[in-house]
Amino acid sequence: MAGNLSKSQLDQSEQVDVLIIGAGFAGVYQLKQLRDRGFNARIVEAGATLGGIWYWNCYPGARVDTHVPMYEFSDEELWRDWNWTERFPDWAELREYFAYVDKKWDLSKDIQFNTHVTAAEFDEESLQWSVKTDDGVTTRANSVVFCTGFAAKSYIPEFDGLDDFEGICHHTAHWPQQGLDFTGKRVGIIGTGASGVQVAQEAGATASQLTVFQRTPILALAMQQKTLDVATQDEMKKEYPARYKRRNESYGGFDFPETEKSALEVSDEERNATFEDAWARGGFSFWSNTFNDILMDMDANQTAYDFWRSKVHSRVIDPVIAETLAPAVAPHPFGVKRPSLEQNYFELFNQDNVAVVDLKATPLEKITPKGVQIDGKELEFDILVMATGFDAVTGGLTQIDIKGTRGETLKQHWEKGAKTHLGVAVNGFPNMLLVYGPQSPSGFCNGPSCAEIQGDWIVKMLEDMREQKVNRYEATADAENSWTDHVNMISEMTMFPKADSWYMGANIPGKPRQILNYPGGVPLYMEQCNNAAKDGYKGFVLDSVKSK
Ligand code: NA7
Repeated sequence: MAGNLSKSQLDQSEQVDVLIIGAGFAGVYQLKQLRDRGFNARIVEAGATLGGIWYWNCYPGARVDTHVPMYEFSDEELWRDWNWTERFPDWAELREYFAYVDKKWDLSKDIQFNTHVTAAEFDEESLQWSVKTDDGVTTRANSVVFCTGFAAKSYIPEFDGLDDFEGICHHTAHWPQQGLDFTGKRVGIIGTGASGVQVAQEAGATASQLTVFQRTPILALAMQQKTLDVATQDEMKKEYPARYKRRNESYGGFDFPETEKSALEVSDEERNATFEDAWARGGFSFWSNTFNDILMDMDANQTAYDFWRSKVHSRVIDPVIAETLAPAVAPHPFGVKRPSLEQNYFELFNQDNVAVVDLKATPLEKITPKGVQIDGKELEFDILVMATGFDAVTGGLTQIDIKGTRGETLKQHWEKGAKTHLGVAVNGFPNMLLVYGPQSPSGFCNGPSCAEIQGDWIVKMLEDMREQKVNRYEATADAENSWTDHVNMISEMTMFPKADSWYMGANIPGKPRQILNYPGGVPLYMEQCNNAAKDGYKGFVLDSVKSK
């Protein structure tokens, strides 16, 4: 790629102040902010372009579940001249956005693409990290900031016979960059999370036969997609500053207003009207902008589930299929497993070429060379799509051989569960910071909001360390334990632990069950980060050591 660092350039200048891993929203924001403040900062990125998950997740239908203008940077220099074509943009348009940001912020000259970080080790002698990449280069950095996102490690279950499948098989996050045509093909999709729903909607339109293998029904919400023209966006832009301000003040980094009422204190008519209104607004409104106790109280939660279920049943003709997709007994409380947004997902199952297989009733026995065996019967496919998710939040970090001061790897340190101080730092791993890390808002927060809010805090910390001539900073074990207790305590007050979701690490066999995202919302999270900073970075040991 033109403009990016070549291997020989890095060889010559392999000392940096800050090495950033990953060029998604979090990484590029770090690069811009740190460079503006005079840091010598670089990014190493595994993909061939900017965009993080939007580089890897280029499967048909991949699009963001966040409405315009929430899923972009709040810098006016960027949004003033940028317009989207859809309210929920797809992966291709998101890539164009990143290319635009690259041009405006002149980023690529400090990014090495197509390069995986394989290992990182802290050296107490030099007080630097040695970061190894798969091109054989070692870069030394005073600080490393991991911006690897929550979905950097894909997950494929160990299906018996998978290697023997003779057709085409891809995980959604490793989709061929040149694309894949479903036209006239027999397509099987395993998984009904956000990715499964999106790819099913595309495959259903052109495949000769589409079979969706569902283990848990997805509580998918109406997207209410719209095309956007420039005039509309010019008008909308008058409100952008206020909307971006609101994004920093809300639980999940969106611009939704506060919800003030309980679902149980209003009449049935009022509750229904509120639900209908949120449904019509689309997107995550129905998830997070109806009543204040939907995620806290089982009875309130049931009202949302019942409304959702009636919407699905009104759209699916066959009552048996409708019951498979939206059963009378909720598979888990509404909203504590990530809902997906859909456009015509439920109508798909009215088509003759589309079927759903309930894997709870008829488990997947094995993959065969020709397809999938269920209940002793073989279903044949040309293409199998693994929409089976990610070893989320921690997996992208623990797959790298990150070694701290005790010779212990991060993977070993987190063997019984991830623990951090403020979701940004880890005991035994000095001079290492995480954006979207475990126990930070991460998967509970709109990505660009988190990249900026948490990102600003990290940039300020690095500035303060420089100003105070601190060259070694490390979270204490006590701080890590008390943050973990705090996060778990809040989690127990919510219903998140009631679902087997990636939020709880429960989608990966053997992964410790714990809440992986900070469940107290962005404002409470930031209050605590800011208090710690004001208190001289409480919970960190700061040293100005003469390096040996
Ligand atoms: P998700 O949301 O983790 O969905 C993965 C899907 O794969 C989900 O329906 C799983 O069923 C299913 N799955 C996982 N393992 C199996 C096995 N062994 N058998 C059958 N089905 C299985 O991943 P996505 O990629 O869709 O979305 C990830 C995030 O990206 C999403 O939350 C957004 O934030 C964007 P289960 O529900 O576990 O029963």
